[in-house]
Amino acid sequence: MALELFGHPFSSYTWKALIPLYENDTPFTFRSLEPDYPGNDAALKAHWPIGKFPLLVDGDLVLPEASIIIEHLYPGLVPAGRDEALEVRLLDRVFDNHVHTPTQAIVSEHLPFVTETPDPGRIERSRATLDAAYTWLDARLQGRGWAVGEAFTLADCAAGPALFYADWVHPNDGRFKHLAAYRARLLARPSVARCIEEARPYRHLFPLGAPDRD
Ligand SMILES: N[C@@H](CCC(=O)N[C@@H](CS)C(=O)NCC(=O)O)C(=O)O
Repeated sequence: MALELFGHPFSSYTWKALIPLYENDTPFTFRSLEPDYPGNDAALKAHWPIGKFPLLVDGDLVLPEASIIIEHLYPGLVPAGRDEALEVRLLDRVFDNHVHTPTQAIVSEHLPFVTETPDPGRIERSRATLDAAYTWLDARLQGRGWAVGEAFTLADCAAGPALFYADWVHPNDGRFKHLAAYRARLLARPSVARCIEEARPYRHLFPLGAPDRD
């Protein structure tokens, strides 16, 4: 059955679903949410009134939530062993909840269509969360090639976009060497590098001003 993925090339959670599709050379139709394709936005909301993306349509099955899309398409990206699976899901949650979410909060405080008066307290609290997450991750990643060891898993799909954009809003100041090395490995991985290249034309949309790197 043909797969359809709704998303936007600059959207971090879209990357999370695209990474394993690219890793596996899986054929699919990309339903871009660029304004040039207004029908795709209406179709997304008809499937999923919450309206967040990515969203996968696989025949009769409609799945939102990037982690669930990945577990449906690639169950092998979560190891079979209980302890390893828990570690992968833990890292997936940490990247989503404690890296991605505070990053999105800082970005949204700079979007004029969200707020005309950025809340410095929310920005400061989000930076503190990122700092705490960087500290925890730096220790956890020591000696690991990928998020949970030598195999590329669901957790790495979450980490790629989360760490890419987090470093733009709250740069690693050199204190977190294992995290910096891991981010560099992720950015060099062909599936992640492809997402970065496809998103490059949209960097002007980044409300804080995209840094001249990556
Ligand atoms: N929990 C969702 C989060 C998805 C999400 O926040 N997507 C953003 C794009 S990166 C979005 O839909 N933004 C548009 C909106 O909030 O209306 C997931 O894991 O897929």
